[in-house]
Amino acid sequence: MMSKKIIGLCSISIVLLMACGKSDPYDTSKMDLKPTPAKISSERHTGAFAEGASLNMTNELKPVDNSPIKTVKLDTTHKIIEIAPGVRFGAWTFGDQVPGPTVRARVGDKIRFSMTNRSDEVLPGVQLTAAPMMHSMDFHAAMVSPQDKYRSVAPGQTIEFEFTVNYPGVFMYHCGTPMILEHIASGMYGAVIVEPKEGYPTKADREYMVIQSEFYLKPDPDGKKVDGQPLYVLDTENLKKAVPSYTVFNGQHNGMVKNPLAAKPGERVRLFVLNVGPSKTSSFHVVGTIFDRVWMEGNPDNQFRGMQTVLLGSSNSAIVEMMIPEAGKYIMVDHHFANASQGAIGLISTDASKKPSEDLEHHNMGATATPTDPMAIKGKQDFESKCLACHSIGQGKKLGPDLAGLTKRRNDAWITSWLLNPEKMLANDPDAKAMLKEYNNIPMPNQNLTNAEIQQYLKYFHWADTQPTGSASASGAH
Ligand code: HEC
Ligand SMILES: [Cu+2]
Repeated sequence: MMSKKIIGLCSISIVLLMACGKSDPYDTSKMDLKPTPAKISSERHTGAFAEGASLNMTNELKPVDNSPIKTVKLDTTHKIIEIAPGVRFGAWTFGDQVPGPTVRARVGDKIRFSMTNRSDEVLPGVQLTAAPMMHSMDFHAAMVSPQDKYRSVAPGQTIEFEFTVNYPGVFMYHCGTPMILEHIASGMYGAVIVEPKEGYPTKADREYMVIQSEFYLKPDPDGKKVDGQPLYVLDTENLKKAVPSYTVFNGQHNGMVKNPLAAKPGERVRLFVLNVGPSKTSSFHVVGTIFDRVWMEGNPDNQFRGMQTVLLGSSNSAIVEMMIPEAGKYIMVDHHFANASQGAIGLISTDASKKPSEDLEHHNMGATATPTDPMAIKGKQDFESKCLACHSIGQGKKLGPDLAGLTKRRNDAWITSWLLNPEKMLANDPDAKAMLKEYNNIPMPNQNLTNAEIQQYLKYFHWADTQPTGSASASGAH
């Protein structure tokens, strides 16, 4: 009788919702809306340009890290990226890659963010492109005063601030320094995934990040070249007219055609799709399947079922989940086909040989093949968190050399001495000196590794060199 009465009351009075136990999950009085003021200093970060256990450097997403405080370090750099084969572009970045790393957190977590504007650091080829300049960080996942937290900082300065993530979603982050349009179009964007406190209502076998963006390019007016290839710079005229030269997923023209996302028949794939624009709308579609669920803006409270396409304006996102029915290549496109023809295309393929995320969950790793020796596994994990910012294995050079074939060109004693004390090697060892010169006189920062850690790296490098070319690849680029 009592309960019947309460149900009756509930239906007639919204005021009594709380009494019926249906509290608003977005009750602002329970949110942390008083972050401490941002701090700006002239102390610079050194070493890797992106750091933090919650960061995902590739489009394969790791499960959310459990710490309630997510330390996120993303420095800004100016560097040359390759958008399509032979198309080198003078980009501006967060974390030295385009798009920037994906931050993954849970509602209620605190993001402890810091960023040094390192646009003044001389990276290979950078003198060719943009002079050092002001940059800033604007997190759509935050509820903070833009005038305090999103201030621009000068080259050499560091800004630090904290905020709590209150709403679940897939949120854009970007540089907010005027001309914002130019900073975004130059590559300064990425995503923050905020999971609901209790996780998602479904279980996915695979999770991937897909970021759509446009590039507006023209050949460098002075005809500059990088590695014999023409350098492209931002075409500010076409940018203002919203006439892109490339529209791409994860920073690469047709990138996920060459490197498809893996899934097996019968598996449920969860894509976190964000359109960063800056100026175009995405009509995201996957040929050959139907989105079982679409959570607009990445929030399961905003659910649609059985959708063919999801429409994303600039800075809109969605989580889309789909079943892969049978063996095949399922084509991700922007169904605005003019955009797809500019490179916004990729594949989910049942032929791509990658492990399901269950494995990733156990080992917390993002690359393709996996060693079996526990020391090599540890070495691989360390490599992915500490070294990927400057090195790849089999994906070409970054700030430092491609480490594929390392154990064939250097012996263990040399590698050990190098990792223990690169400064000493650079002072005394002729091979190290030659390498420094080749890498534009940027010395590798001492990584303060212990002997035990070095043994693990060695095990991993030896394992990687026994793998068929490409299958052990580790890369920070999306
Ligand atoms: C901030 C960038 C940076 C980070 C981080 C970094 N390195 Fe390097 N590394 C370099 C550069 C640059 C070189 C080339 C030599 C030079 O210029 O000092 C190099 C050289 C090397 C070499 C020699 C390569 C060869 O071909 O002989 C090895 C091995 C190496 N790094 C391993 C590592 C490992 C392992 C880590 C992670 C613990 C790491 N590096 C982190 C920048 C970096
Ligand atoms: Cu900027």
